[in-house]
Amino acid sequence: MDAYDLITRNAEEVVTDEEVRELAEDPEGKRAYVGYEPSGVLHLGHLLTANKLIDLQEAGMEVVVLLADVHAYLNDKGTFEEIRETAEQMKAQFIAYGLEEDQTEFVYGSEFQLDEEYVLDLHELEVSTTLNRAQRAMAEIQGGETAKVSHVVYPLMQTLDIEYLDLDLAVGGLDQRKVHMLAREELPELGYDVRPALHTPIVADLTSGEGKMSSSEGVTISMEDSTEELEEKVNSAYCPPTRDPEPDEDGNERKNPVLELFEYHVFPRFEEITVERPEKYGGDLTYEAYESLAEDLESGELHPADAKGTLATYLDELIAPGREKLRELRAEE
Ligand code: IYR
Repeated sequence: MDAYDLITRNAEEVVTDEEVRELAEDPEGKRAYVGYEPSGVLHLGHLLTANKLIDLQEAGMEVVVLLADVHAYLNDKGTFEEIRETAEQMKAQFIAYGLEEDQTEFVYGSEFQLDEEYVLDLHELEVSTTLNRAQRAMAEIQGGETAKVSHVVYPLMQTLDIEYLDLDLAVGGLDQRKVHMLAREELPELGYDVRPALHTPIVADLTSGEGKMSSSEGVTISMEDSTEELEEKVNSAYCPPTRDPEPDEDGNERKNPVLELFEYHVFPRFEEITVERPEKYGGDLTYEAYESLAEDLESGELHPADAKGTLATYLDELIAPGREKLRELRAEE
């Protein structure tokens, strides 16, 4: 796979394609980042962007993980001490998941976001950005709630992070796109360069195939799940034998979350996938690419129950080291 294909595989969008193509011409040593509000337990949402970071490392890029403690504080996620503690646990789980410790720069937001220069730049952005504009940028991250002052400072800081961490590429889920668009508008106001952004897709809700998978509502899979819990969740997932399910009776769009998890979580991390089946049901199937598995599900060659069983096995393998790490951390407490 060439660098451009590796950098953009499974990306929902890149802004702009031209800028990312230029980056892909010489990715060696270029810097990309994802920022995460610290959370004690990683779930599939975190792992989707982590997979992208692993791709970028493979393409020769340097990877920065921002443990966004100040952002979490602005978002009312706890006391500063609590947030720092969960950030440490988060870092340990990322490493267990496969982000090489010596190839990944883990940075706390508070290491640079409280510096005078940063704070003065922040105030300058506060002057040049309308409340309305900042609020719109935040809409996807703080859905619906009555905005606090902190919620409009938040995207302005995320904008500055791109400059202060000296980045060449900002990565995030599609829910970060409005903030990244704000950053593209506002960074030049301070005389800083615009940087490209890459957004990963949002996986549909596991049980309905509608909307988005979320850790706060509905079902997600996390580093905390036991093998049995994980199997149970995957086995009760929505999995019609198609990539394009019909909308439900109310016209809500539906996706096939089982296929999405294969595409975004399993295939990027394994060379080959084996579906184990008894001889009387046709014996084992092996796949090197997502497309062929999706085709077999659609043709009926691969039964949804076998797809789910296989998905659970591979997801379990992916989260097992992080689950073990969490157990160790909790035993120390
Ligand atoms: N807004 C992110 C957290 C975050 C991301 C980046 I990229 C930053 O520079 C700072 C914070 C979230 O929703 O988790």
